Amino acid sequence: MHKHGDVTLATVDLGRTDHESYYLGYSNGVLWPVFHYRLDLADFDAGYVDGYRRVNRLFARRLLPLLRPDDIVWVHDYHLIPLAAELRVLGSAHRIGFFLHIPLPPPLIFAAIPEHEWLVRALFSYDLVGFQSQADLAHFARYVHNEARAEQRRDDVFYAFGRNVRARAVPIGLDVDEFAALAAGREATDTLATMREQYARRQLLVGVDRLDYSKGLPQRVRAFRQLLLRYPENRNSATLIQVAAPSREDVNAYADLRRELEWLCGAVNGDYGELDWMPVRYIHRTVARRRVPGLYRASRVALVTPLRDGMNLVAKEFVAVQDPADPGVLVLSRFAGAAEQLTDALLVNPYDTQGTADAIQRALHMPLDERRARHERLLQEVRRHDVHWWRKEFLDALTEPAE
Ligand code: GDG
Repeated sequence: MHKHGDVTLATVDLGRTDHESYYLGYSNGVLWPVFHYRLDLADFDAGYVDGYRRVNRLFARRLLPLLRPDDIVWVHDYHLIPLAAELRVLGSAHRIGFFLHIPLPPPLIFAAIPEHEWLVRALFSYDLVGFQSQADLAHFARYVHNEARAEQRRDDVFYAFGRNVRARAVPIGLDVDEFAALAAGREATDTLATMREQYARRQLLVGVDRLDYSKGLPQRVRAFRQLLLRYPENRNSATLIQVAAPSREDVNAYADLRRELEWLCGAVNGDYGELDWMPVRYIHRTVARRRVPGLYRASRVALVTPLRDGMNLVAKEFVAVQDPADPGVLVLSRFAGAAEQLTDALLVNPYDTQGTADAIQRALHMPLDERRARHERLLQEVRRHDVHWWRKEFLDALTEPAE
């Protein structure tokens, strides 16, 4: 047990085999790709599911003795889908909620997972299941209707496998005040000052992502290259700073992505770079969190163009720290959950290279009054549905008396 202020953490060590089958194998080699619509990257045959089951059972056994009878349990994300089912087997009658941070794909994609029915049955051991977007919720409703003959008992209550579950879209938000405070801190303001000085004659574009194939990084660099080709007035000016934080390097698909991205950035710099200007600054490292707001604020445009994303908090962070008098422009993929809320961003289809390049061009040259108007509405939305709203909305629904 470790104490962090008001929070007590209980941790469980995993052996190498469990880490491989539970974490790298089933969670990140099967569930992550399929939930992001990438059947081509999923490794179904390796029998990883046994490890996934075993570890969830272990977590349930370790957790149950720590719970008081009136505790509320809130389980997070795809690594833990069967946790409530395992707790119920051990006799838990707690209120248990589940929040899925990543997308839920349409039924016919989901059904490619050999254990799809088992996974959805496991969701019915929760009292409440929360999704990031209305699109994800609609996929859930369609799946349980088609595959499990679920009955919809109320607007948000589904009955199947002998149990009721409530399902809702509760999009995650940002701790806006905490992030604004970071932006006002020394490291962020220093970063802002340095960037302004270094790039005084340039226009900065920023991307901040884990190096993950769901984030659309090669597509983004191709769109940026297309911008330089098609709109030459941006040469010697527009500079893309792409932070790609290392992530899951033990999973094969990630090493391939890294090579592709390095090659692409090198090619764009080789083709368009000048003695005193490099179009792409690619940083394959984690940047300190306290510096990130300064980087956002120094940038005229943020490129948040995932091929698929549960929500994407970078989009909200960028909006939160802009100067309202002279704000930057958000270019956002329509395939991020955030696009349902941030409709005043420039929404793009990241698979459409030319269309994305056109949107970047529009963002770089957007007049001040339009930038202000869009930013004002975006900031309102980011503030209204912040992380405190999210927590309250979920927990209120979870603790509402059952019918
Ligand atoms: C999952 C879902 C959903 C990134 N690089 C650095 C860095 N970051 C920070 C960002 C942001 C966070 O990491 C990334 O959050 P996202 O929401 O963009 O994406 P995932 O990590 O894929 O998270 C996603 C999220 O869960 C929450 O529900 O939105 O859809 O996939 O805060 O700023 N931070 C630092 N250095 C970096 O290099 N310090």
